[in-house]
Amino acid sequence: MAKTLKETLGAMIPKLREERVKILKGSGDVQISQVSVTQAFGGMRGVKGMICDTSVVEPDQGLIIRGTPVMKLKDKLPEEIFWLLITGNMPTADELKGFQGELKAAGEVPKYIWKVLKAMPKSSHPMAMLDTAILAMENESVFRKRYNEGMAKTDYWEAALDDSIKILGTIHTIAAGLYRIKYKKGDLIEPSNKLDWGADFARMLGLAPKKGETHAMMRLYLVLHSDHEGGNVSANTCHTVGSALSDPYYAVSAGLNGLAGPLHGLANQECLNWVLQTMEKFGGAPSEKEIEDYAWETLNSGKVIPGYGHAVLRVTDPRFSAFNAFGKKYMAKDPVFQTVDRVFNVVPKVLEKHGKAKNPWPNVDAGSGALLYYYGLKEFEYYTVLFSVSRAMGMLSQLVLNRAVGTAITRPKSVSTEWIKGQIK
Ligand code: CMX
Repeated sequence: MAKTLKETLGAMIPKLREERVKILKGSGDVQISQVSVTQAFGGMRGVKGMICDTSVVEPDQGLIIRGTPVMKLKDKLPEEIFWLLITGNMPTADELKGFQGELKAAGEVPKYIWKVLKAMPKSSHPMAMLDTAILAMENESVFRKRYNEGMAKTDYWEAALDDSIKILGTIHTIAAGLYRIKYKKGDLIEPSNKLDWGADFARMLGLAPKKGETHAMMRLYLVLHSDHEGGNVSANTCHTVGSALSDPYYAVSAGLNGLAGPLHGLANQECLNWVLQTMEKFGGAPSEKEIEDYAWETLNSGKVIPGYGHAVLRVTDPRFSAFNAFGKKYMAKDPVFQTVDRVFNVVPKVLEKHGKAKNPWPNVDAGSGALLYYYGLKEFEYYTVLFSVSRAMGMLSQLVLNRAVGTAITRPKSVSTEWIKGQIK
C-alpha cells in the first residue's frame, strides 16, 4: 500500500532533525551574512537569516523547487507540487491518488464560514473575505486543540499537517464560493469527487471547461504561484506568526494579509488594470509607441509599473514565460493578451532608461491576468485570491517543516537610528 503524506514525512523527519543538530553543533558559529546600514533601513534585502528548504529563487534563474526549475514542473498537478515541496520528492501515482483522496476527505467547509462571508459588507475586498474565512476556520484547528491537551513538541508537525490538509482541502472551495457570493454568480457549486484540485477549483468558480483549457490554465496557475522561498512578505509573515506556535490558520491568514499588499500579491490586480487602462486610453490594443508613452506617463506621475521589477530576480521571471507560452498557444489573437505581450517588448527598455528599478524584467504578475480575463474571470480585484490558494501550499509546507525540526521563535534584533549614528561615528 502507498504511504500517506504523514507516513512519508514521519519517516523523513528523524534524519532532518539529526542533520540540523549536527550542523548547529559542529558549525553553529560560521558566519553566513553581514548586515549593512542600507540593508537595515532597506527591508533587510539580501540578509541571510532564515532557513527554507522548499524552494530557492536564484536571481538569474527564478524559482527552483527542491532542485528542479519551475519550468520543468509546469505540467504537473498542484497536489504533486505540494508533495514535492514538503518531502523533496514527487509522489508515485498511488501516493498522489491517496493524497488527493485525503484532500477530498477534508473538503467540507464548515457552514459558519458561508454565514461569515455572506455577512461581510458588499464592498469587502475578496482578499479580506478569504483571510477572514481562513481565520474564522481556526475554530477547527487540531494544532490548537492538541497543544492545549499537552501535545509533545515532537508531534507539533503532525497536528500542523492535519490543519494544513484541512486548509488545502477547503481553500479552493472557499475561494470559489466567495467569488460567487461577492459577484452574484448564483448558487455555490459543490466540490466534485472526480476532478483534481485545480480543475475542480475552475469548475466551482463556474468557468466553462472550454475543451479542458480552463482546467489546464488553473493547474498551471496553481503550480506557478505555489512557493517563492522563505523571505518574501507572505512566507516570512507566515513563518514568524507560526514560530510563536500560533496554529496554521492564524499563520496562513497572516501571510495572506501580506499577500494582499500592492507591492506583493495584489500587483496582479494592478497589472491587468494598467493593461486595460492603456487599451481604454488608446481605444483597443495599443501600439508599442503608445505603450511607451503611457509607461512614461505612469513613471513621471511617481507610480510603479505593476508586474515589473523584483526584489530578488534579475531576469524575466520564468513563471511569466510559462504564462506567455500558454497564451501564445491558446489565445494569440486576443487583444488583451496581445497588449501584455507588447508591454513586455516595451517596458523593460523604458525601465532601463528610467534607471531606478534594479530589475526591469516582468515578474509573474505581468502575465497571468490576461489568461484569467480571457477565460471569463474579469473581476481583477479577485486575482490575488487565486494567488493565495496556490501560495497556501508554499506557506503550509514551510510551516510543517519548521514545526518538524523545532525552528525557534523569530526574534531579530532591532536597533535605533541613534544607535546607527553611533556606529557610523
Ligand atoms: N516601476 C517603477 N519603479 C520601480 C519598479 C517598477 N516596476 N520596480 C522598482 N522600481 C523602483 C522602486 O520603487 C525603487 O524606487 P525608490 O528608490 O524611489 O524607492 C527603485 O526602483 C529600486 O527598487 P528595486 O530595488 O529595484 O526593487 P525593490 O526590491 O525595492 O522592490 C518590487 C521590488 C517588486 C516591490 C518593485 O519592483 C515594484 O514595486 N514592482 C511593481 C509591483 C510588482 O510588480 N509587484 C509584484 C512582485 C511580485 C510579488 O512579490 O508578488
